Amino acid sequence: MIVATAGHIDHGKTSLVKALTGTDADRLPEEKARGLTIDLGFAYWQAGPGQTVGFIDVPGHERFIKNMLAGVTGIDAALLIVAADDGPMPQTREHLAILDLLGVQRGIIAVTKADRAEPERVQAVAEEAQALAADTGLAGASVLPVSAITGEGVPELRRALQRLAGAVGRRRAAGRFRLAVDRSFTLRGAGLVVTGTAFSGAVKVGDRLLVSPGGVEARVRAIHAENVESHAAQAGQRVALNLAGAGLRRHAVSRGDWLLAPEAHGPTRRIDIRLRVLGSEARPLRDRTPVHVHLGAVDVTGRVAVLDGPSIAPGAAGWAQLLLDREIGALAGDGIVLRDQSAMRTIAGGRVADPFPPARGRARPERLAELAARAGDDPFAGLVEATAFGFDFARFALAYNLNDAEQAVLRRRNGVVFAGPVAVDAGRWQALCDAFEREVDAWTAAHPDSPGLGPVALRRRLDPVPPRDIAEAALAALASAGKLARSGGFVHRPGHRAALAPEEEALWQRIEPLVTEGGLRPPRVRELADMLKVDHVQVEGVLRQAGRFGLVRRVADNRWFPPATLKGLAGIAETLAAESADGRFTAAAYKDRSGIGRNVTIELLEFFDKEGFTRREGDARRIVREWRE
Ligand SMILES: Nc1nc2c(ncn2[C@@H]2O[C@H](COP(=O)(O)OP(=O)(O)OP(=O)(O)O)[C@@H](O)[C@H]2O)c(=O)[nH]1
Ligand SMILES: [Mg+2]
Repeated sequence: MIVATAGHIDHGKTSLVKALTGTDADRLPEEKARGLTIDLGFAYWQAGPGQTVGFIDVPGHERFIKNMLAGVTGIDAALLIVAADDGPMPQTREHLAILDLLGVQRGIIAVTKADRAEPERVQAVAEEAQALAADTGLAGASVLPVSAITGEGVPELRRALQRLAGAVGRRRAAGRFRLAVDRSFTLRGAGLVVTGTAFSGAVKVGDRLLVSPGGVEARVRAIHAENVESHAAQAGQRVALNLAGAGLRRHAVSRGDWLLAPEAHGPTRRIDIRLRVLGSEARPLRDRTPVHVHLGAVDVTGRVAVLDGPSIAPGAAGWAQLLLDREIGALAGDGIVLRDQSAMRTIAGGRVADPFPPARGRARPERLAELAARAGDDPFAGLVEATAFGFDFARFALAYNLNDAEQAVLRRRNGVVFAGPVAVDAGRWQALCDAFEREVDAWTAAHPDSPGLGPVALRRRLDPVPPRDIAEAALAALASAGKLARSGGFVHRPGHRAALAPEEEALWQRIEPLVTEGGLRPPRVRELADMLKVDHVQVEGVLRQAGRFGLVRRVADNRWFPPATLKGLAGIAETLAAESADGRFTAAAYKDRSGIGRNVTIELLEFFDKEGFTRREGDARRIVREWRE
């Protein structure tokens, strides 16, 4: 169990941690000289066999709130400290509010310096503290009078901590490994050591990790879990990792970074969140308010976009999108606290609902419904229900930090189809597939001579229009089930080509050998008409029809080429370009090599330009990309 202290400056947090653990958590010379905590301190106490309590001692001074925030994210419980002589003071309230915004639900309230006050005073302060905690996550926490000087109340506090540790239990090592770095230093002989709180998953010696958001690779050489050398560590422990990695020398690892399993790396600059504004705020939190965003040890500036109204009133909650000035690592459920622009006041906070929001339509009603589903108890089921066309499952698994086994469990859920990248309600998936079949049939019935519908046009005929990913997945599924087919860029029923009118089909059967056997230079339309003794308008009509199926391509007004011939001609251009020193070739060179004559060469090369295969540069041409049919 990890417990952080909380409370106003000088109320006795560090002294109490020392009375409990024997460790002075104030390590810095400046802290010792000034008798106040500046940075986080760490100490451990063996509460029972296999039951270590890790203490994070935070500073009470309002100037060091940033360090306090770095300490209390990812903890299991809080030890709120109120001095009996002073009673609750500003940072008692602010720390309590921060713990509440971060969703800390367990804790103990210690009324310290009990030796300095009359019992009645101690009792009054205890009641005041209890009342303050009443509308926070610490409501109902036990309140104990203690003195770090006389030791009064310390045994009772130990027993309360043991009970709390029992209630918290060992955290499940769910998800992929994530550690929020709070310190990093170099040890002579060992090299780089980083310490922090393990948020999720497990780590063992030899694992490969990433420093996020930087993306630098590191290998775990040695581990200390709760201050004891160990082969592995897991969520809920204070962990020190000795790291090796070539990139680490250039990129310093520092407070605010994450060390994580490479699959859990997803830096982001936009975060959707359910924000609760503190009741103590004088004004509503308005759209576009500039703020400091704290996530664990990260402090980044940004703005709040309010999604469901013009502002969020003091004491109220609402949906917002945080627009950050730089990328950070954040996943669903991470606690965030907002402070004002000058970092003087805590104003709001909440848990991340979606670390990868869509770029557009962030405040649409469907999107807000989706956010509510994401923040619910079963986000997967909620999203299946809330999304008409499903959602990207890989993004979901990343956002919710699911390891392979956890993803496999979801993939076995009934009533959900995994199609391409999308997870979607099985009924809606079926309806989408049916709608595609219906639209193709309706189109063909109305336009029997048409080759079918392009996938984009087909998609747009549906109301509402499905997103591309799922539409592609549905068309692919329908194709592999033999229900629809695709040719020449058109979707149609398999065998629909037979819908060419019988006399057209008959004429095409006679045209096809002439154009394919015409070598690199198929006959012109009029030449075909002469050869077949058919009116050229009729030949033109059938070629156009065949063109829709991708059987021929019109290169010039009067000349159609089969795809195989075009491929051969493109190959000649590639060879010429490869042979020349500057990668370019001229029309004259092409004419000589291909033997298709001057006029057809000009037509063909202009066709290549139009297709984006070649680009004209003065007298010569260059290949721009591969030839695509
Ligand atoms: N008489 C008495 N003095 C105490 C007790 N606990 C702490 N003190 C004194 O109060 C002063 C502040 O104690 P700290 O433990 O440093 O207070 P803190 O809450 O850690 O202060 P910050 O870290 O700066 O917020 C010190 O001089 C302590 O000796 C107590 O139980 N009784
Ligand atoms: Mg202190």
